[in-house]
Amino acid sequence: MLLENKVVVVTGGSRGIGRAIALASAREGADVAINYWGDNDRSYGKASAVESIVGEIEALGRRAIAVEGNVAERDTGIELIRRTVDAFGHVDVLSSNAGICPFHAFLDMPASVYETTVAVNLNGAFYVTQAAANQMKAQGTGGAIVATSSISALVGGGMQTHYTPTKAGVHSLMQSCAIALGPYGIRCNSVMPGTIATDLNADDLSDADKRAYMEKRIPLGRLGAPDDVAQCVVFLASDRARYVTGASLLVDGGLFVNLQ
Ligand code: RM4
Repeated sequence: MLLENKVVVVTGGSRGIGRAIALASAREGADVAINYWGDNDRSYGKASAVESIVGEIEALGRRAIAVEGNVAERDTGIELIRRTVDAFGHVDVLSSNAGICPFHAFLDMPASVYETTVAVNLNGAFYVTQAAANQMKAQGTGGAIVATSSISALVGGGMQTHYTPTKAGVHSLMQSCAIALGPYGIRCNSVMPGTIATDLNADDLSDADKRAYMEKRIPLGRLGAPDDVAQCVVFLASDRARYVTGASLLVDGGLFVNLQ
């Protein structure tokens, strides 16, 4: 078990990639604290998305708590870490995953769309990383932080002019935190998912031509699944990556390198 008895905190952990990270961590022996924001609807049958993921983790014999909060607000990260320590006694891994991507044209993009995307994706990553790192430093036993950046940190999107800079920022945040936190034995890395089929892009990929275009561009011939990313997060969080910090791992089926 790669994360035996570790405590893993996942932001945006009730859906998509975050949900897969939470489940994969539990399968590898971790207890999990899940941050979510507004996922109280009954989208997973009778249970809400949050109740569903907590139930799946507990069915694996691991413990789980769910803490609601908007990571864009600094206090959310502080409260999330406090509730995690109250429940499980310590924090070993942070998956800074929460993010939004409201596709929108550049020229008429309202300030609110831009500012909300920056607040959640970049400010949120900064605040929750800071809160987790302070707890890890106080514990004195190191830790691992894995941020969900994106292929979009490296390449652009015409409908993502607000979003791609935040993913580049998350990647850079991990590089600088690797330097700042290395002395405390805290490793900081990012994963860079390609086009992964989740709620985040369900509308965008409901366009058959867009979906076919993306699938054609991917050498492995399929869109990614959330667990394709989660397995890489588990690796970077685990002791198998004990000498890896300040790094980024593309998880994109070869999309980035495929010019022709
Ligand atoms: C990713 C990448 C994908 C898009 C998602 C929302 O960074 O741009 O193509 O579907 O974001």
